[in-house]
Amino acid sequence: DGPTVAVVGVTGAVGQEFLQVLSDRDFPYRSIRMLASRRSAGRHLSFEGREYTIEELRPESFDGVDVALFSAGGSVSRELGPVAAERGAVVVDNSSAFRMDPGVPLVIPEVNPDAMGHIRLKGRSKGAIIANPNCSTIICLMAATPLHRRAKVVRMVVSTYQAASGAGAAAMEELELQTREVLDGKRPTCKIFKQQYAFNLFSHNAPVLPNGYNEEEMKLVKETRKIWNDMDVKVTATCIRVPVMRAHAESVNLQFEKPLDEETAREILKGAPGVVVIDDRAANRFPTPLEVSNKDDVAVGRVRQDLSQDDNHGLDIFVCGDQIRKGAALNAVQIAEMLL
Ligand code: 2RA
Repeated sequence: DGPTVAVVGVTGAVGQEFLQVLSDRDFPYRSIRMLASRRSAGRHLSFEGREYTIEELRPESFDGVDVALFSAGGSVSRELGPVAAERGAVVVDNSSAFRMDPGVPLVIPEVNPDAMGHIRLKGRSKGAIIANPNCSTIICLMAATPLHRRAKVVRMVVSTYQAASGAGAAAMEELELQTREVLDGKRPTCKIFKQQYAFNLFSHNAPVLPNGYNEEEMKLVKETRKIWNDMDVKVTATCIRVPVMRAHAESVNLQFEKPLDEETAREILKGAPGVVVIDDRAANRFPTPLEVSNKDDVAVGRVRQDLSQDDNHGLDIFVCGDQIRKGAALNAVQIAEMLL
């Protein structure tokens, strides 16, 4: 008698990962509705030994739904997220549509579970919307928060090296295609990013704002403040798209209110949920995107005292995490588990 789950955007990279994670974690669903655009409606897919027909996403799709996992873009979430909630579903939205709404919890279960408040499935009188943070925010804060809780971060500087998957399955396909074309001496096909991606890197493709930051960077700034419930913490970020398939890497510099030495920091991180420490200086072995791909945990290494700060008030760390999994689908399913 588990929940009825709707997967919105089921044919996308994150939609497919929703299913994978629901299965991996034996999520106790009673039934699943596979929802996508008209273009995909009618297609069949099998999941956990059952055959499903993908249905076209409509308001009625949410009648009787308990949990609706959305990853079909911001416009679909803006249009149908509230409709699903009005029809009684608890929406876990992977888009940026509602993340900064004051009334919408923005949740990383290992980081700020209390933000969920009392939203639960059982006995609920109405639906709700819960927002999944942006992938680069989730990956960064999985490592930075345990340290923040101990020594209070006053300033965080993040440089991200973001994978193709963040731009969707088509971007992953184009990266592979371009790599082959370049190696074959052919002109690379540039449909997604309008510039060569293979053997290259570039400032994140999100729109650039009047302050010179792009939207991806401002998400890190704003979401960190909301998740930490700290409007004073100073955050700046530079987000770069790199030719890596599905895991983000992030260099994070932290300045603390109280001193925090690197050994203590390493111990804190070793005990942090959802984090593994890969920090072998002798072997020069540190986190890599390939090593964290398709895995749940975020890996952290290069933990070192920031030598530009006095008295151990600063640390530099390097974090890698799977963008589709912990950066999106896993985090959303973990939120859904908290509703049970
Ligand atoms: C990106 N964070 O990596 C975005 C995806 N939501 O482009």
